[in-house]
Amino acid sequence: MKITFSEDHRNHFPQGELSGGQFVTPYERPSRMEYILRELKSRKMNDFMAPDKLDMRAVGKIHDKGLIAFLETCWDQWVAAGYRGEIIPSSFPVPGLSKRKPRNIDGLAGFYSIGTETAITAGTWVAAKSSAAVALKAQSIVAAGASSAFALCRPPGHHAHAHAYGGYCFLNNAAIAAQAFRDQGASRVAILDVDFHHGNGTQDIFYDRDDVLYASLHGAPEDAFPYFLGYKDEKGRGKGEGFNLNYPMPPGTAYDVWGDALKNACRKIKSFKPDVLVVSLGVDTFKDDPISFFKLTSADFKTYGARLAKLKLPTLFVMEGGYAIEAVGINTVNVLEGFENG
Ligand code: Q9C
Ligand code: ZN
Repeated sequence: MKITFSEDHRNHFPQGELSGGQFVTPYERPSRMEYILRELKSRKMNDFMAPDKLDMRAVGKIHDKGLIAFLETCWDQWVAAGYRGEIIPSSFPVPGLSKRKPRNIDGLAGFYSIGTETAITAGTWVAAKSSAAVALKAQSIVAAGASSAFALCRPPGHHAHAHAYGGYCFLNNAAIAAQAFRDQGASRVAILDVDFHHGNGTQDIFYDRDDVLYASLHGAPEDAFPYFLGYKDEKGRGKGEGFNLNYPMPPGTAYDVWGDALKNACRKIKSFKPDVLVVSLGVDTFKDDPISFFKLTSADFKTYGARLAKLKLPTLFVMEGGYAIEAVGINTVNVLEGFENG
């Protein structure tokens, strides 16, 4: 399996994440990539490729011009305003307030984000663009006929909406890649999101569409971030109705239940008859993940990788979350190895 990767992800490393009212070292940190790279190499998965320069037209098919301009210019505006820390929004246009766009950069950050956990620094935009470029490079490899490819991208993407960043995500890499498949001739694309968190951004982006199926297994929104999306009764809208599938699960969920949900999702994906499968691959379903509550073991990741292979679809794996730093490499590569041997 070809793997795409860029060191440019290192440009995004905020000092702080606002978590439980404290500033902690962000869970989503550069070293995550080191653990995955080390594990790939130790299992002789060495077929790496660098991305091309990011095609901003592909990004523009998914993201709003205003969000792109914000991400591109926010750091300079923040510094010009005299702020000394990293960009952390503090005010949000919740229902009842106006939806008009403020001029002030502090207000703009709230306008374009879903929360306060995801700090922006000087290098964030460079890293976010490299992450999307890594996803698009792997997409092009699958579009050219490879049976699979792995986009080892960071920062992750599935919480990013057309109009908003957050949840450690800036550009929705999986959505950008799915749209690229469509634009290059695929009639139907399925996105299977196995990250612990619901991919609110991906769901919202494709909610009205019947050409991209979104299926997600995740911590139930009553109990888990992103809290405000991911319920089972969210099934799509208009002609998109029936093309959004949520499998929310409670704290303590282990593979017996999670694997059944996967089986069900795979059946639905199969009957959708997609030309290609995009897997939003987060490994924060692991039992020791510090911010999640599922109980998958490292062996379970290999099992479900093999299950995914049974779909016999060209498959693009796009890296998302996973924060049990020591195990992130093992669990990620277990999925890929399970898939290759499955
Ligand atoms: N401070 C992804 O896995 N909530 N994003 C963190 C701990 C945000 C996760 C709570 C979690 C975002 C891609
Ligand atoms: Zn996650």
